[in-house]
Amino acid sequence: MNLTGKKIVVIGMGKTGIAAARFFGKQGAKVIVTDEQPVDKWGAEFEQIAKEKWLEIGTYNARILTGACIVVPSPGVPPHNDLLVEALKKNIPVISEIEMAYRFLKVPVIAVTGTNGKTTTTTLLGEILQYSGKKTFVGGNIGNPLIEYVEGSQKDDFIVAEISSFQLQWIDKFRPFIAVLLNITCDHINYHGSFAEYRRIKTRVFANQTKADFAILNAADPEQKEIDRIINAQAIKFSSKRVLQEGIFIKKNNIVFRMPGAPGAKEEQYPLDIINLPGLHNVENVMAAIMAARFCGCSRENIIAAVSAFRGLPHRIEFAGEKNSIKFYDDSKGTNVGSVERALETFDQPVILLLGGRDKDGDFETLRPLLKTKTKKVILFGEARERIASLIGQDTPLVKKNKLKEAVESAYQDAQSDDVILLSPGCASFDEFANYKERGNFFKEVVRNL
Ligand code: UMA
Repeated sequence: MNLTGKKIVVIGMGKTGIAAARFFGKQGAKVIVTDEQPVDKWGAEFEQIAKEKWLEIGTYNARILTGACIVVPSPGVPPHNDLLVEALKKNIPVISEIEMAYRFLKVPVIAVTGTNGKTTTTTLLGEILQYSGKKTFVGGNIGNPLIEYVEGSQKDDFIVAEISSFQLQWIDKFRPFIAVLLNITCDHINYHGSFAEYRRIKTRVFANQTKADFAILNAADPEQKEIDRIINAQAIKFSSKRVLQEGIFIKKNNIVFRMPGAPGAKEEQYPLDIINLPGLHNVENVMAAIMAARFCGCSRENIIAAVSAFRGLPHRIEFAGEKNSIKFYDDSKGTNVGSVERALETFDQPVILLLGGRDKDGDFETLRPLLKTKTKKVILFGEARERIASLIGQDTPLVKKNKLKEAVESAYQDAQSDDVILLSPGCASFDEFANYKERGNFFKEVVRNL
């Protein structure tokens, strides 16, 4: 793709927008950047490109589109954004950063998407590949835009990319040689408009794959038949619930991988106790990573060693301390209802659940059965507390608090020995914090100070 002399408009000057603008500038494009926020609020790295000759700062309105060949929105810019709607009206191609990066990539990509478990699976797979002696870049939604990678020497054997639905919104040719779809539950409705649309966009990860590629899927997905219809790649499934003819599943104390092929094809076993992460959802993440790693040529022995060494990531059902035999867990990354369900399923003890933050139009009513069986109390906090209260019903006692700190203190007052206090908010953090990490760290600090 030749960008020399082309006028490219980049919307959003966060991590992605800045990296994309820098890359396009180096490729000889004329780059016009804009953001709904004033310049002093843009990412710190903007300083590095602010004085480049190829860069122009544009106003955040449709005039900026005059003469543009391509518009590249940051992932956080929703499809209903006025500038994007206007660009499409003018027939200007809107292309996502991962698509632009893909056009310049020389290294095979493994894409990991899904509502929950993306970061854990991406990180684990990266570690397995590296442990197996394969040079690997781990990036994408996890924090390092792929466009940054294509600026470098591209000497790796593989790229493992965490891919969000936002990034898949504007792809065209993006074709991972392995695509993993871990699960799809309700999330980001305020961005995509509906669950059906969110689902459609997620499955675009498979859209450009061919028979030479692999699609790794969750056999429990209720819309599996629908997905099967759109897949061209060799599809292989994982299941934490039932035995599969082909694919990976649990049998007694092992994960069994029945390789694709004729009946009686090769079978491999991986002991379940090599997994040091809580919950069945993490077994699924590990199963997906094992299959992807095998397709990349990693040995069973190296996979077992790398999985055994993996201790998980912060803010994902992370043990956050114990006081008077009450255990605290930080699941601040749990920003949708599906992740709250997964976190609750992990515990056998009575749970006091801290739920709330900024609402993403989550379908909290679906939590009702689990709240009834798993929680002894729900403490609602933050902006979303009233809406959640109206959706989860009265089966479990609930309390409403304004801020997270009051919620933690109230939970601790009510807790008894052997209870679990779980922060699994099911909401974004932005009403009180800069991001989920800040929220999780704050939670841990409050716990330390109790
Ligand atoms: N902006 C606009 N107009 C809008 C929306 C945003 O101008 O309509 C501007 C903001 O003012 C801001 C900039 O865009 O200056 C921010 O862009 P962004 O929200 O796309 O954020 P980036 O810093 O580019 O980070 C993005 C991902 N963020 C989102 O998808 C919201 C990061 O994922 C990702 O790590 C990074 O690219 C590198 O690939 C974060 C995330 O929350 C972790 N992802 C969501 C999730 O995991 O649920 C999808």
